[in-house]
Amino acid sequence: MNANPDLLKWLNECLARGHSPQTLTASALQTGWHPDLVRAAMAEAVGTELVAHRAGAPVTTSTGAMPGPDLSQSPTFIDTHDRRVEVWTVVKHPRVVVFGNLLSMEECDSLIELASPKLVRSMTVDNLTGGDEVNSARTSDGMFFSRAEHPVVERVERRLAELLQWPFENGEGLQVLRYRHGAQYVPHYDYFDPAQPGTPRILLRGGQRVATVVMYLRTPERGGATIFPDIGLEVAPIKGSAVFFTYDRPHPDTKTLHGGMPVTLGEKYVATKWLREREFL
Ligand code: PD2
Ligand code: ZN
Repeated sequence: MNANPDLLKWLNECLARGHSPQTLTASALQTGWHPDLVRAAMAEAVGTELVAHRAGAPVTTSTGAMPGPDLSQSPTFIDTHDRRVEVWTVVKHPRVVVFGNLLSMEECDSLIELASPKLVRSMTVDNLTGGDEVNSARTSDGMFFSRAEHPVVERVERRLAELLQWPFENGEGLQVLRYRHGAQYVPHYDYFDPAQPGTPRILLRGGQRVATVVMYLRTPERGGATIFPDIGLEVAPIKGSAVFFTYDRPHPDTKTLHGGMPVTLGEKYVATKWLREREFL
């Protein structure tokens, strides 16, 4: 069925303003549009704007480079403009770096304090529509800051941009997650799956994700490690430290499958920063 041009125009305008596909589908149905027409228009609006990266094809960054610290002289620390960051562990394939002293204790506490009133049950991307959905694979509570939403948020983001040699503008807003007793994040990839119909829409805002930084804001007494099952790596969630990893293509070959083990005693808080190929709008 062909998409109705009026409905399609309205959908595209609303999507460009940031409304979710689910909300728009509900509104269109409520206004009396036939479900088949809504489906056809949504498929066209969401599916044809951009061709998703093929699985396995490397993403193309503007310089061909990937984010990452300068490890050329095997440094034990890296000085950024406002902090000496320690290099604790380096893995080459996939590129994984564990940093110590990335955040001060005060920065960790401030991020938790600023985020706490806004924490809600975490959502993950609905692969079908590109919208958000509650997911049993992720039992944490979360929230997003917008970029530079608060001076502490901006300070951390500027430090990351310098340390990882990647533009501040290419970072998504910081996400803070709280894991209470038993909460976990089952292993997953952070890139957007090219095979999913919702992916082209997501890629409009800055292209693929190419790297992740998980910063630990509170140390649980037991559990809560970040694991990389393909390489047998387990990173302890120590307050102020962080794990950084990159993926140059949206494919399991990157061996970047990773998850958050259940917290078995205490609480774990993290702040996650995802880096995109281009400016994240
Ligand atoms: O909190 C973690 O350890 C964790 C594990 C896997 C966080 C994420 N993924 C994430 O935020 O993507
Ligand atoms: Zn993840």
